Amino acid sequence: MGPAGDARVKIILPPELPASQITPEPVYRARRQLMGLGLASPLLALAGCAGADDGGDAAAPGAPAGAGAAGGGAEELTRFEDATSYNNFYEFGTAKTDPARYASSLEPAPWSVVVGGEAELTGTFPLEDLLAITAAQDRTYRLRCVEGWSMVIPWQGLPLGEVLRHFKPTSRAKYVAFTTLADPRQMPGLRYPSINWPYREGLRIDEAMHPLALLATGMYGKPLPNQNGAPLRLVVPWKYGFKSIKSIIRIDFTEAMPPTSWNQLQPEEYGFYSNVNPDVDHPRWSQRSERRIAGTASKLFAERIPTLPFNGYGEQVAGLYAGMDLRKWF
Ligand SMILES: Nc1nc2c(c(=O)[nH]1)N[C@H]1C(S)=C(S)[C@@H](COP(=O)(O)O)O[C@H]1N2
Ligand SMILES: [Mo]
Repeated sequence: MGPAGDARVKIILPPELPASQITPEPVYRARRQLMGLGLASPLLALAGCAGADDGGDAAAPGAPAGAGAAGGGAEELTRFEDATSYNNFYEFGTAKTDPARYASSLEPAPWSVVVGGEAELTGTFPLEDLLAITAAQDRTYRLRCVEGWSMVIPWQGLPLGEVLRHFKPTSRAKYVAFTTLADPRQMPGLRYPSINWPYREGLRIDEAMHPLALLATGMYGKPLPNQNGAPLRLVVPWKYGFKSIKSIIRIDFTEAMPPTSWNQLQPEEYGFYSNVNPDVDHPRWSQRSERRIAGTASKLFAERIPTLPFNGYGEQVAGLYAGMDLRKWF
C-alpha cells in the first residue's frame, strides 16, 4: 500500500453500533431456535431456488413494492424508500445518504459493457444486446452489508451464469472480474481516494455460474435507481454486500484471481471470497448479528437478528466451498 494508504484506512466501513446494542447471547440463541423452527417457508420463498433454475420467489413479475413478496410475510421487505436512501456507493461519497443525494448525475443510458479475456465472444456490447441474452426474472434476496445491516429487496435481473455462458468462456477462464464506471464528471466521489478507482470485484467462475447469482437491472418492479447501481449491477446474496458491484461497464474472464477493491485496500479485513459467515469476525467487529432494515423498522434502531452462514443460502451454495477452510478463505 502506497503513502495514500494511511489516509484511506481511517474512513473505511466503521462499525456502526456499540457492542451494548448487540443482543446478548442467550436471547440471541433463543431467537436462532425460533428462526430454525420457522425457517422452511421464509427461506424457501426467499432463496426460491431449491431447484437450480427456479429463481422465482412469491412475487409475480412486476409486483408492486412491498406486496408480500418475501413469502408469507415471514421476512418483511425493506421499504423502497429505505432501500434507495441508505446506500453504499462510494463513487458518490462515503456517507450512506450521499448516493441518493448525488447519483442523479449518473447517466445510465446509453450504456455498454466491454466483455474481454478468456472467452470466444468478446467486444463492446450495448446494454440492450446483453438484456436480450435471456429473460429477466424476479428474485427477492437478502443483502447483508459487511458493516452489519441487511435488507430484503425484490430484484429483477438476468441469471448471471446464463449471460456469461453466452460469451463462451474458454477452459482457461477460472474467474470473472467486474469493473464499475469511473467517470469523475458523473461521479463526484472519485475525487477522494476512498478506493483505488475504478471499483473492482470478482468471483470464481463456478460462483459466477451459480443460479443464485443475479445481474440485476431493476428492483421493486422499476428500473434500478442510480444510487442502487443503474443500469446493471451484481447481486450475490450469499456474500457481503460489497461483492455486489454496481454500474458495471466491464466483465473479464481471467485465468488468475482478479484484484478486487476492498481486498486491495485492506486484505486482512476483506477476503476475496467474503461469504457471509457469522463465525468469522471482522478484525474490528463481530459478524454474529445484523440490523435488519425492513418493514417499518427505523434505519438506526432496527431489530438485530442473528446472521446466518452464507446469509441463509447455505443449502444452495455451501457445496461450492466443500473442502475449503472458510476461516482461511474468508
Ligand atoms: N461500484 C460500487 N459498487 C458497490 C459499492 C460501491 O461503493 N461502489 N458498495 C457496495 C456495498 S458496501 C454494498 S453494502 C452494496 C449496497 O447496495 P445497495 O445500495 O443497493 O443496498 O453495494 C456494493 N456495491
Ligand atoms: Mo456493504
